[in-house]
Amino acid sequence: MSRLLIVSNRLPITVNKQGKTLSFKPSVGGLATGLSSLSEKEQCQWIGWPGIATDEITQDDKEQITDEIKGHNCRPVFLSSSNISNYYHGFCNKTIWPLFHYFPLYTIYEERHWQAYKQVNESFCEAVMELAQPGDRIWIHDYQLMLLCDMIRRRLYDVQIGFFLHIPFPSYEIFRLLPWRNEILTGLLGADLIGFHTYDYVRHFLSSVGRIAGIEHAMDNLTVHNRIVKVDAFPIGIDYKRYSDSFSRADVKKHVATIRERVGKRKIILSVDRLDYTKGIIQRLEAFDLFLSQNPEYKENVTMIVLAVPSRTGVEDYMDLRKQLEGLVGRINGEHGSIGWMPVWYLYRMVQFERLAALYNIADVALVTPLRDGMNLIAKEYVATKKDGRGSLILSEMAGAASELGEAIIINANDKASIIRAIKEALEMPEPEQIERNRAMQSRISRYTVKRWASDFLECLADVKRAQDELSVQKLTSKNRKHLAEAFKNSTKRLLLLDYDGTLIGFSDRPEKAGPDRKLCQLLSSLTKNSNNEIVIISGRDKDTLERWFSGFDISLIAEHGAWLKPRNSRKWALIEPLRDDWKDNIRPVLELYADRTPRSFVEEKDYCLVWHYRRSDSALANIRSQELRAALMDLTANLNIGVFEGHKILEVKNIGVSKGRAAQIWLQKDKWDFILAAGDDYTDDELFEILPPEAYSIKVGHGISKAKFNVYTVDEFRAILNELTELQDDI
Ligand code: ADQ
Repeated sequence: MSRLLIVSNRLPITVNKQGKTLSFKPSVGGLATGLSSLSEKEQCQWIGWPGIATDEITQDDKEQITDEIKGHNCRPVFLSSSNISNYYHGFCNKTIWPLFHYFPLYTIYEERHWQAYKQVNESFCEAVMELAQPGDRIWIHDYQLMLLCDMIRRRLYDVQIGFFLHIPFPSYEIFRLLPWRNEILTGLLGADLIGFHTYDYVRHFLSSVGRIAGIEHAMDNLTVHNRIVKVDAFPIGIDYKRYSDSFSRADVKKHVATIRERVGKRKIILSVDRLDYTKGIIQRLEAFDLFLSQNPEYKENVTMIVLAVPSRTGVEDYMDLRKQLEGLVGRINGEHGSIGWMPVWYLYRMVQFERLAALYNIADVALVTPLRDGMNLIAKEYVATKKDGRGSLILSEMAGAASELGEAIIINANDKASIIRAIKEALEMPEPEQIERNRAMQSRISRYTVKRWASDFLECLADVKRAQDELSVQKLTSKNRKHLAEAFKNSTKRLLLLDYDGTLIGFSDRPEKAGPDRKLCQLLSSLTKNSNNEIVIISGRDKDTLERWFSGFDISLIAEHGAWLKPRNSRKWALIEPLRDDWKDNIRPVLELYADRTPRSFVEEKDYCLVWHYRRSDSALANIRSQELRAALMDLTANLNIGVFEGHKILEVKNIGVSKGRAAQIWLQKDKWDFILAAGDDYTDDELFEILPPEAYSIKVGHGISKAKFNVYTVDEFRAILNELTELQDDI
């Protein structure tokens, strides 16, 4: 098994310095636990920031930290306090965090922060480079390191890179607000596998990639610079056993008893979060306030425990939030409380596991109402802790966890009335119903634990590698290229059947202007000047266009995918067989209707073919329209001798029986060729590849499986091969 390098902003070990002494504390977050199970099985190294600024430590401290954490398979990336302020507090927490959680008004766009973000990602890249070797797997975590995948890929191609985003990926309309959206996407697309918590985030990401980077996906796979990049959902789980077993732990029982003694018989509503504006803590408390006003019978009978972990304490928005929260708690207690009953118990601190587990155990209701949350582990931890099945979970539909915890009482966190109703419903829910709902959720989250999440992600990364390898099997290697060149050199009767668009020339936004450029003209002249070569351009273009572009060359032409033929020594075009075109009058209006309804699409008319082009249209709309049009045309053409074919951003209606393969047969039978090369880029060329004799060379230009023997990935690569051949023929 290859080595695994895990890269995250923070290491699973945090360093502190008091006076002159350094102390090392393990981080107990879910990620550290989940991934520690992997490090037991595999050779695993963790790269990240140890949690202390370089300005606070000496050179000796740095060395001590590096040595000490090396024993735990960790490597430090040291950050200065200015980096921490501009990169972490700045770009990460004032730009990406609010924007990706749909708080554009909290988002600031500061060039200085962006520069620091790039620079820190570079520092992480350096640290990875010191460790990484070809063949390693590198798993990068979260929004602090979104540029890293591409940075590594540029320096070390032969590694597998996985990226997981722990926060939501916003919809395109939000993401496009980011001035550095292109750079962020390029950074992420350096990965082989990009994981999100939910399928909604996957969709949002794919739509941004399509609209901003112009890369379309097929079944959630993207093709980026010759690589398949897989995008998928992996909902993170928890260390289930740790929470479900907590029920019987003596230390947890002790805390439960203490809390029970203090709260008495009152029902307990629990609210636990990092103190963050995305978690909806204020809205939750306002709803509780209204709940008490509207349901006075609950006064003195219910206590809400609000546990908030200090978070990003240096950022103003977080300081303001704390003030606001504390003011609100004071007001609710002052307004509703009485001697002996405080409606809200507020704790602002991190607590040990046994205390947290005790709170989960004792709480009758967990009120988890984030305005946005990538996943939300509190909801899962609460449900896991309920070994006897009692307790109600109220969960915001805006948390990723809502897609797995459908048996919770699901609310809209902006709708206070729905939270108030949910609190009442939760407090009054009959026990059998609580148990039934919790059991269903428990069986789900006990299976998909954090360990399973991590191993699933890595298995998927291995699958992507296999798929990449399978595709590269067809890639024309330098060895095959040499064979091809030798076969060409040693032959005297050569047939070259060449598709045009996408093979000899790249796709353009203005196909009507895509005639051969100067270099292509030179290439074709060189090939045709050798009388041993027969060059056939075999295209879907109409005959007039081909005539206009190629009449000056000694080249044979096949137009309209094989409907029209013009051998090089002939002056006239001929039909391959008598064809009918009367069907066009019925079909044309349908295509025109779709062109009108789909901006920037148009209809092209050839003699025996109608084509609807949608390359320049909005891809999401055009994809839907093309499905609709296809279905409509299928009905209309059912009893005619014509077919509907899908190409690269086109839908084509043409006579059945006309194919590039059939037309090429005529040339194959013309002579005893001792070298045959066919090249093309889409499905119409497969019809050509499949009729070739076994010794022929066939090349698909682009990615994906085809009937060709080999793939080259770009037009330039294919032209380079042809250029190489012309040099060989000059030697003859
Ligand atoms: P967070 O925003 O930090 O994580 P969350 O998923 O709720 O949010 O995780 C919080 C963790 O902190 C939980 O494991 C919880 O037990 C712990 N915790 C909370 N309050 C605590 C307290 N007072 N004392 C001790 N521990 C406390 C980000 C994303 C989430 C995503 C996670 C994991 O924002 O949406 O679920 O990553 O991918």
